[in-house]
Amino acid sequence: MLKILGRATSTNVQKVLWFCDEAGIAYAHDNGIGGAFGRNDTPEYLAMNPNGKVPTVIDGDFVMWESNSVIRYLARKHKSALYPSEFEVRNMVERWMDWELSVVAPHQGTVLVGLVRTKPEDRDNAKIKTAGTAWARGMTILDEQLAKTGHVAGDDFTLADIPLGPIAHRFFSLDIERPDLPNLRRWYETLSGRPAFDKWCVIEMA
Ligand SMILES: N[C@@H](CCC(=O)N[C@@H](CS)C(=O)NCC(=O)O)C(=O)O
Repeated sequence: MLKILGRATSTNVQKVLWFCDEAGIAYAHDNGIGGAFGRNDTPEYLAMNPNGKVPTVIDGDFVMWESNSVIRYLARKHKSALYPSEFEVRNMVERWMDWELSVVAPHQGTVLVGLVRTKPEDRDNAKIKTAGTAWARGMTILDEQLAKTGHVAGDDFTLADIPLGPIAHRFFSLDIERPDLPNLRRWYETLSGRPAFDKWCVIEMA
């Protein structure tokens, strides 16, 4: 059975858990790795994932890391309709997945660590504010896309929605300054009707 290693409070782990539930893929989940649990700096773990990050996912003898690559692999392997094969649609799916990791995830990470994992007296408020502004700029680009399409890569729910859903949850849940982004809000509320999204992503941030 597929093994998913990593604490479920990580958005990158949430993506894999959420996708597996959407696609009906069975898995065993070890939640006790990463963050306060540790165990991601052991020689055994680093031999699987030299980054010492979560998730690490094991399919038989094959070990994977990088959450978006993992869900693309699983989608292909299980022939999921959430990863459309038509060239242009697939490009749009992959573009938004790459965009999530390269453009918005670093800024939201800085804001989350600053506001949730750092005591008020130890916070670098200027750094948090700068990251929050850059994050909001990214979410504004997403809002503009969602003004045109029901979901991130078109009208249908696809793999492109999965990396961005947990980021949107944090965006609307953290105590930050947010521009009014009605299309983003409408899409986020649509995701909130999906049981696997609610189960894995609509959780307390840690
Ligand atoms: N690009 C990687 C990022 C992995 C990553 O940075 N994971 C974070 C959690 S979101 C992590 O492992 N942090 C250290 C920890 O949890 O101990 C991916 O998408 O899988």
